[in-house]
Amino acid sequence: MLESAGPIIVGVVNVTPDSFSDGGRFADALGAIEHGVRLVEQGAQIVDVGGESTRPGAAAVGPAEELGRVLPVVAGLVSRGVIVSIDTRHAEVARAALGSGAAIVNDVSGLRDPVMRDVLAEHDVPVVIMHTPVDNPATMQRHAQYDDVVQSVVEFLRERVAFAAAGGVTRVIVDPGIGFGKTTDHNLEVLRRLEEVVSLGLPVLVGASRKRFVGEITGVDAPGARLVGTLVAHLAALDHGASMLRVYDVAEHVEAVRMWQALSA
Ligand code: HH2
Repeated sequence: MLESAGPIIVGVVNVTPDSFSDGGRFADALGAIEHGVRLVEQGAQIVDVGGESTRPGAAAVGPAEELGRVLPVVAGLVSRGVIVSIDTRHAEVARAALGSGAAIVNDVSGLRDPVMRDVLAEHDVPVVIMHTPVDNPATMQRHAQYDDVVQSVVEFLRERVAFAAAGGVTRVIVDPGIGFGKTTDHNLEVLRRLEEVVSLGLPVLVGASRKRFVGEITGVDAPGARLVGTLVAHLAALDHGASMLRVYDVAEHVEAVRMWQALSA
């Protein structure tokens, strides 16, 4: 799955009422499953299913509610042959999703749940370890303070990767966490110096899709209208060594990546 010839496109399906860009659109399981299947038809290799919004200021969701949202969608997509990644900070949700056939865990907290590492080791699945300064979307923007944001991100990821390895978890993808406890300038700095994250020697995933800093730079207010800025940010990330992109607009990314690949050949 990670031996793809080109960048891997991860399509996003949020089964939440409040995600910043697609909240409420796929709150029913069948709609979410159909959408995930459509993303694969458009060229996504993986579909990332999430049941909790982690946008800045979002309210936390209990694991029981998160499970109720994501499990039917994970099971439905797996039964249709889709490779599913479960976007969760909670070991309990990860365990159940893996039990229902999810193949990857995407943990935006960077393995802060004390049980997450054991769950990953038990199931021997790849994990996305993402940087965020604190495991609390409600307050993370207050922690957007760094001497050198890229150095902080790299140090955090290096420590988390070592922590994972010490528990037998070695199939790791790292993610600098665009928009997580970072200002617009921080996000730009991370993208410009992504090579420093790449130098950890692991695949790097970037998720800039429709995020606030894209709107701030382009002057586009509505998240759903931020495709052009998103594409430019993602192609820049590929230029700097990213190998996976987490995206809403799969068809457009597939087209853009084809052009990028032709130019970089
Ligand atoms: N961003 C979001 C959620 N999960 N996972 C990874 N690995 N990298 C990211 O950048 C990332 C992520 C946040 O955005 P989204 O799912 O689009 O919205 P919300 O959190 O409001 O559901």
